[in-house]
Amino acid sequence: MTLNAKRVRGRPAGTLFDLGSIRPRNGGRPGARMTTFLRGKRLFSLRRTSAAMQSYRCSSQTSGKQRVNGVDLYYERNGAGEHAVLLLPGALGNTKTDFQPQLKALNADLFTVVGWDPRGYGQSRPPHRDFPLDFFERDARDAVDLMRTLGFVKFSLLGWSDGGITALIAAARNPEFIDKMVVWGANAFVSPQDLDIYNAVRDVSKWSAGMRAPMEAVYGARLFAQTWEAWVDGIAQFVHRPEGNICIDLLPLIRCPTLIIHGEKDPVVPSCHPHFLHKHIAGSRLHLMPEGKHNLHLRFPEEFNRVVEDFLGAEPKER
Ligand code: TYC
Repeated sequence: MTLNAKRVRGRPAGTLFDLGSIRPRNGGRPGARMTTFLRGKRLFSLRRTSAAMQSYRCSSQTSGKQRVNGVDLYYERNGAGEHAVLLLPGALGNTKTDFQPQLKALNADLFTVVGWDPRGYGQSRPPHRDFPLDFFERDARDAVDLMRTLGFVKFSLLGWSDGGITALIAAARNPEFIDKMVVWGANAFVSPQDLDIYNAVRDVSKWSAGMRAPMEAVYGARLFAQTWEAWVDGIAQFVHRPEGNICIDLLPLIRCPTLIIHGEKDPVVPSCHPHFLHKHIAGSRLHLMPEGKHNLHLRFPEEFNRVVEDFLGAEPKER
């Protein structure tokens, strides 16, 4: 109950996952220096919101399903601004669990904000979610095709974590449609160190009840546990590719102004990842949030939204 009370105030509780015995190997990859964050007992803080508990100013919010690439994709939409923005949730995430402070509070006069549930997640079920090696590519195609089908000619992307990876691929493959992009908690490769972290959080029965709750509310306990394990297996596949490549090769194709945000206390995505993205995405900006963890947009929504609105509203820099 204490956890719920905290969430009503929009301030998710801090640490939710104790795995003190995890000791990652140094993988000799770009992430090899980033080992210390696992040394303590605090590992995983990926708290999502429960929509019913949030209270934000409500404007013209609509929702619906749109048939795209053979599946019915659920989306929510808010605002009437000229600048269209798509929110891309994290693994197993959806608009309700991941983005209420953005959907409701980004400036509705400037932006039309669309949140989508990727196929197999949230309310875009069926189909049953699977994780073939091209699952990020498939999500990227679905995301862009959804926005195009909804009538948006050009739009920006806000992608969190897996949604950030999807956004990177979508922007690289569709430069003509993407206006600007913001990603946080995203990674372009999987290192052996990342693999250790994935395996450390594989078994959701070791998560705190408070952390499981929003996901179990969406999927039920059993399906959530199964799908999360399938996700861990899915993302682990990339470690076998050269350099653990998810989308390293696509980063040079990104042409849109890009902002990378990173929480310096993120326990699951080592800071080598945002720095790598910053180095390989031409003209990108990096904004660090010293107190931010993985869920920084939910924990610090005012700061996050302000940084994002400033970036989206700014004139494009000469590149
Ligand atoms: N990528 C996950 C997401 O989309 C977050 C995550 C990162 C989870 C690393 C575990 O070891 C991990 N929410």
